[in-house]
Amino acid sequence: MSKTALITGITGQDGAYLAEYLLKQGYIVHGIKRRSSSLNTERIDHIYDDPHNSGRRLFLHYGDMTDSLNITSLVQKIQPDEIYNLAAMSHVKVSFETPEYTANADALGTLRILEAVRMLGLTGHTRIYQASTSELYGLVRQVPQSEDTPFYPRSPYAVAKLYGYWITVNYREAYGMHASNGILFNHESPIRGETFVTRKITRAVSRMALGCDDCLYLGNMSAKRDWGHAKDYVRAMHLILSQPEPDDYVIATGITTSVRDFVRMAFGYIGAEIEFSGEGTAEEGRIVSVNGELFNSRVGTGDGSHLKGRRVVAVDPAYFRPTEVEMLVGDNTKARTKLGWQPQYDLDALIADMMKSDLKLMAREDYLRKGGYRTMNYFE
Ligand code: NAP
Ligand code: G4F
Repeated sequence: MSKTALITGITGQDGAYLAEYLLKQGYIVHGIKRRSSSLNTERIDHIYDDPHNSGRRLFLHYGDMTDSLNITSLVQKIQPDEIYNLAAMSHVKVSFETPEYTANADALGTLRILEAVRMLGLTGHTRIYQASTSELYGLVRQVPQSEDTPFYPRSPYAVAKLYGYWITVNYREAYGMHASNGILFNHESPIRGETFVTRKITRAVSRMALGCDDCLYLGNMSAKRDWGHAKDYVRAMHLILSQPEPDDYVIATGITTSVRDFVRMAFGYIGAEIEFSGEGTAEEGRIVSVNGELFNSRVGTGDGSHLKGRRVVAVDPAYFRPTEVEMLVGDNTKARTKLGWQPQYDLDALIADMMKSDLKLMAREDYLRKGGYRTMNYFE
């Protein structure tokens, strides 16, 4: 008998990779997507099953984390073996602008899932994965951060996720539910949302490589993150729910890198060397040399000489956050020893994957016409 999984947030980065992974493992996958005025299923279109086909294994349902009736009736109808609660307003900066909505979707949304399982008497049947986050550590109390490090959230998003974390622990302890937290550090990919810093950078570097003479504006380039590949991280989610006992796990690479160095590495992928000068809001990055041969082999055209001497990065304080998380780095010992998990991608391989994909995307003529380029600096 195939297992049945319900994924909230199936249209997001992790939801898409997880759905693909679980289908490959033989699961029947149900996903909750929000109604939107334009199609929002681009990340899962390649695994979409036409409702007219027989033997379907992927089912999509309309729903919203802010709607308890909808969540409860879907859980009742699907009776899943596993629920992966990935849906969230997941942008830290935007959470300062929409704090109430963020709390509703991210904190109460988690409660709605747990309560649905409890009320429907599925406590002994349905296992729950909660998408917790390294943002919980915020103003870090320890380096590196492990499952025992105290939390100090620094944004409405992180505070909402703190509730999600503890309500998951509480339902596990109170009702004996198989409910676990994955405390995942930043994970990225070619399908990462365009408003997160890594994707913003790989998109911009790709555009500039292809001749667009714009400048990339960023916020705090000194911030450091422990970046992994989303494909590795969805494997960890499945491993967490496959354990006989529920528990909480840090999923991280153990290596931290600044935003500035991520920019350096993304330009490095196309053979361009960037030098930073200036302090604070006056900081900027200029291309000082380009390896023409490497540029041509990676970009597929030209020698990159158009980039030489150009200012390609500057600071816009609009991207600063009212309270910042300066540095995150995870201790993945528990995941390695108890789950047997380890990442297959390092940061070089992650950046190569993202750059290859964005160079291809940006080279599409129709992308230019759609304004993909003009919106490069619009995002948060
Ligand atoms: P993402 O790409 O932003 O995807 C979020 C998903 O949630 C999307 O499918 C989105 O739908 C859906 N969603 C948002 N609000 C909703 C609502 N009110 N009702 C129903 N669905 C809603 O995020 P991600 O990077 O895949 O992350 C997945 C989860 O892990 C999130 O909970 C995030 O907070 C958490 N997390 C992420 C990271 C990371 O580095 N990626 C690290 C730690 C934890 P639309 O497509 O319609 O917007
Ligand atoms: O890419 P970010 O927006 O990711 P952030 O804030 O770390 O949050 C992501 O990871 C969390 C896990 O720790 C998830 F829970 C969360 O859902 C999300 O997926 O920003 C990373 C860093 C920050 O310090 C930010 O201030 O990059 C800095 N940054 C500098 N310039 C920028 C920019 N971030 C964005 N988004 N845009 C900029 O222009």
